[in-house]
Order: sequence, then structure tokens, then C-alpha cells
Amino acid sequence: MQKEAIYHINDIPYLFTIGKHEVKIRIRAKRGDVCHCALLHSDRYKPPGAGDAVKLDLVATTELHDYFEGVVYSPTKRIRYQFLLTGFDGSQAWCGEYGVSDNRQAAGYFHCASVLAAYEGGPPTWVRDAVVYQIFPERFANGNPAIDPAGVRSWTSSEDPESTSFYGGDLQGLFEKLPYLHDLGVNVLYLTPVFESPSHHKYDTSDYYSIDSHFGQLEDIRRVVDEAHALNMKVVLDAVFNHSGDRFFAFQDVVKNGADSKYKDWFFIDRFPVVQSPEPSYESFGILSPSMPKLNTSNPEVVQYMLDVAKYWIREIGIDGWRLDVANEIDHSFWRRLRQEIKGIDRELLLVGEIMHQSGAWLRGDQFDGVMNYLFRDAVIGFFAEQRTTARAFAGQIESIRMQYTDSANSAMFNLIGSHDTERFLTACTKSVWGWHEKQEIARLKLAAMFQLTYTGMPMIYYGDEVGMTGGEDPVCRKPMIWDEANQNATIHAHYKQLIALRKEYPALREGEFQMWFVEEADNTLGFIRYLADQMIGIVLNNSPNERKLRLDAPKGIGAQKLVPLFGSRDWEWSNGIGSCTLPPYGASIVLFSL
Ligand code: ARE
Repeated sequence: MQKEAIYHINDIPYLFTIGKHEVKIRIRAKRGDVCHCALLHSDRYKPPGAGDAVKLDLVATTELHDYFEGVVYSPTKRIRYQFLLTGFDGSQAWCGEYGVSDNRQAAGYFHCASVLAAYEGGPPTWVRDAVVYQIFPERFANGNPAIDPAGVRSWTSSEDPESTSFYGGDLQGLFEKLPYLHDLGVNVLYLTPVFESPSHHKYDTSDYYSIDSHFGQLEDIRRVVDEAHALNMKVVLDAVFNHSGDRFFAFQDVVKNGADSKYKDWFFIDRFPVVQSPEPSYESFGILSPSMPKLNTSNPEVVQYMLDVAKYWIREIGIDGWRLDVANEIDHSFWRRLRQEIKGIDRELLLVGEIMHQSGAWLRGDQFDGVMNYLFRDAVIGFFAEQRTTARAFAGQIESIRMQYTDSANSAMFNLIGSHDTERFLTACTKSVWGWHEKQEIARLKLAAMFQLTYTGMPMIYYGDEVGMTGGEDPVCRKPMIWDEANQNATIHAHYKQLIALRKEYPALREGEFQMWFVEEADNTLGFIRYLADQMIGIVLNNSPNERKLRLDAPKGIGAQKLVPLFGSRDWEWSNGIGSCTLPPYGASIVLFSL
């Protein structure tokens, strides 16, 4: 057994509470090294050696590691514990706070002193049922041409959008399309910013308290939220607290009054007077965005102002949560305050951070419920769209992402395959190692969507992906939504609709545990299961351009006698826990096991 690979700390994500008395404990070992893993635990005031043993299950395998997990019930809410690992080579090792050792005393014990304290941070209960749809309001639907900005382009123009283009999308348009979204089956709408701002994307806020006049007025957003609620849909808005727009009153005051402005400490001004060119004399978002002066979120006045904004829209129109822009460039204390205030209003309000990278530091239950899961997207793009990762590597990436976080955080991720900041999935397919074949790309999008819609967390659909829209990176990924049915891809739409319905019908797909079933490197096929105590669903997929015949054993520990195909390929033979099925190129199948 390779002792160097064994790792555990008494902290997230290796230890976290999942109930008032339950703690989930995780340990990592070298892949394929450990055949049995036991956790010995007791109340930490009992003498060492007393207590119970729990067998930990192998729950995830990454490229290099295996992860074992188990749940400890602690009536006293304080635990002393130690691991005993047995290797396939027959060796044994103890693991505790002094390290990994052949000797039990030398390994020591881990302590978990307070189970309840960490439990307060759970996400809203509704995340497990959520299917999110991202709307970029300027490009979704134009319902009121009277409020269009000057010089809008034709909605159906064949030109690619530029960063200065406008098309006239607005809230009335969105309101009129709510039946379309309801029919598709999505139940959470995430809108990129809607507040007053001069740009098409509105990430440079001029006024945090008003709706952009080209989108509508307070009454329009209220109508959208009310009608969405009537249709059982939640609405999440986008808050930009990292920076304001340069027309924001406080920044304008600094421009006008320089060092005498009472708002000068709301920003990071390098020198006065404030100028934007040749180089801005203040910090701003990114590298070339002088119209986005960075806000000083350590300044108590700024903190109070933005907290008031966040609460205002919840109270005024009843939104269901916030997506928080550039979340990793704002200090943690700001987010902790925000969480306390927002969850103080209602624990069912959702907070999702926009962080494109590892996000564990924000997902400890004290800041965000989840993040926009770009690591998920990276893995999905590499495997399904670009076809440059193998099934084994993909499975490893997906497992590694999940093992970085707690169960709560995993359940509250926006799992996306594209957004307003990335090229669209279908366009990413054109970079595939197989070259360009339109039919294959559509098949790959369908396969990726199937994975996304059967995985843990909240699937998030970027508007238009469901009708086959294409587009390269920002700003081309922001073309106006295709509404002419003749130009929509009906089979993709039907595919999304059917999968969303399936997810709604089978609780195991929404809240079941996830476990890999098999990974066939040579064939580029893989399977996984989603299961609850009384329901188990198997998903098998073929991410290759060739037909594949699979021969399968029932998932580990399951003596499934029968299975019922629910979706995709129905070509199954199954008896006594052994089966076979044929998957067409880029084909898949979802089955229900009778337990
Ligand atoms: C505009 C133009 C772009 C141009 C850019 C150059 O449209 O074509 O490339 O300017 O400065 C908003 C608008 C953008 C606009 C931008 C600046 O939507 O259209 O771009 O403002 O004016 C990082 C951040 C992440 C951020 C992305 C864009 O970490 O938070 O960059 N995402 C949010 C929003 C954006 C929004 C802003 C922030 C600003 O979702 O829509 O942009 O409010 C790697 C890095 C990431 C990096 C990513 C993209 O993955 O690791 O950290 O994300 O690249 O650059």
C-alpha cells in the first residue's frame, strides 16, 4: 500500500455534516491500492479503543486516487476517529492526526469537536429539483420595440453580434416566452443583469435600484417574477458587486470632486484627477475595462450599500436568489455578511457565486450554496465536444470535481456546458479531433446534455442550446434567440424536453447518489448509476463515432433481475444480473432497475 497517497483532514471536504447528528467522512488512497477501509469512532470523551467501526465504501475513482466515504452517527455530536486501511497486498495501515503508520498509537486519532456548528450552511431545499435556464435578456426576446435602444439590429440578422450591438431584447419579451420555458420544463430562470447600464450585457451597473430602461420598468420585472412563480419557476438575478459602472453616482462624484469626494474610498483610486485614458487612474475589472471601476468591498459604506441592494430586490419583487459576479475577487468577509443577511430573510434563497475555478474556499457553508461549475464544463467539453479526453480521464475529472466539495455544495452547482462567457457547445464541437460533421456534433450535444441532465447538481441550460444555436466566444455566443421554428432544431428541443421530464419523473435522477458503473477506455463508453434506497437508474453512453456492443455486469452490490429501458437505446438483453446492449454512435440508454 502506498502510504504517501493516503490523505484525510478533519475538515471540508474530507469531513462535513449532513444532518444534525450525521457526519460524512472521506479518505483518499492510491487508486486500486486499498481493498478495505474501516473507520473506528467513538465519543471523544470515551477511552481510546472503545467505540464502533464503520466500513467505508469506495465512492469515487480519479486518474490517481480512490476515495472512500462513510457516515458516522454521533448522538453527542463529537467524535474521535481513526482509519484502518487494508491493501490488496495484504498490508495494513492506521491513519490519524499524527499520520499514517503500521502502529495504531503512532497514527493517533482525529477529532471532530462540533457536528452541529457546520450544519447551518445547507442550500435551499428546492435545488435538488431544479433545472436552470440562463437568459441573456438583451438577446432573448423583444416584446416591446418602443423601448429599443437606438440603432438596433434586425433580430434575425445573419451578422455575428459585436460587443457594441443591440437587438432590443426586453422583459416584456421574456414575459411572453414564459409559456415556452414552462413547456420545456425548466423551473429556475437565471437572468444576467437587468439593472440600468449603458452596455448590452449590463455588467457595468449605473443604477442598482432601477431596471434598465431598454428592458422595461419595475412593473415589468415584477410581472416576470410573479408569472414565473405562478408557473412554479424560480427567478435568480445577477448582482455585480465587484465593480460598478462608470456612470454609477458614487463614481461620478469621484470624477467630479476628485480627492474631495466623500465616495473616494468606495473605489481604488491611484491618483487624482480621475481619468480613463490613456490609462485609467483607478483599479477596474479585468485588464481593459475602465468602464468598470472596482469597488472597495472592505469599506463599510460600500458593504452596507450593496447589502441593501441585495435585500431590496428580494423584498421588492420576491426574487429567489442571486448569482454573484466575479465572486472570487471580493473578500470572504463580504460574502459571509451577505449570506447572513440573505439567509436571515429566508433560508430558501439561493446564492451562487461566479467562480470559474476551484471554489472550495467559498463553499464551506458560510458563503455560497454553489458556484457556476465551469470545471464541470471543462470536463464535458474535453470529452464530448472536442473528443480529446478518454472515458477514463473524463470519469476521473468528474469524480475529482465532486470530491472537492461537500454534498451540499455539489447539490447546488449550476452545472453548465456553455454560457454567455464561453463559446457554445455546438461550436466547441467543431474543434473535435474527428473534424467537422454536423450530424455528429448534434449527436454529441445530445449526449452531453444527457449526461448533464442525469448528473448531480442543477443542470443549467444556456438559452438557445436547446434549439441548436451556435456561436464562438463572447460576443458571438450571444446571438439573438432563434424563435422561428423553421430554424430551430426540433430534435434537439425534443431531446431536452424529454430528458427534463425524465429527471422530474424519477427522484433518483435528481437527488440520488452518483456512482460510476463501468468505464471502457478502449471503446470510449461509460456507465453510471443514480440511486435512492428504493430506486436505481443506470445510464450508459457511447462517446464514439462507432456502434458499440456492451456486455455488462449489474452494478456492484446489486442483484438486479430486470431492467426497463426509459430512454435512448432499448436494445437490451438482461438476465440474472448480466446483460448486453447495443449503442449507436454517440448513443446512450437510460434504464430503471427493478430492485
Ligand atoms: C468585453 C468584450 C470581450 C472582450 C473583453 C475585454 O465583450 O469580447 O474580450 O471586454 O476586456 C462583462 C461582459 C463582457 C465584457 C466584460 C468586460 O459580459 O462581454 O467583455 O464585462 O467589459 C474572468 C472572471 C469572470 C468574468 C470573466 C469574463 O473571473 O468573473 O472573466 N465573468 C463575469 C461575467 C461576464 C462579465 C464580467 C464578469 C464583468 O460573467 O459576463 O463580463 O462583470 C479564464 C480565467 C477566468 C476568466 C476567463 C474569461 O478562464 O481563468 O478567470 O474569467 O478566462 O476571461
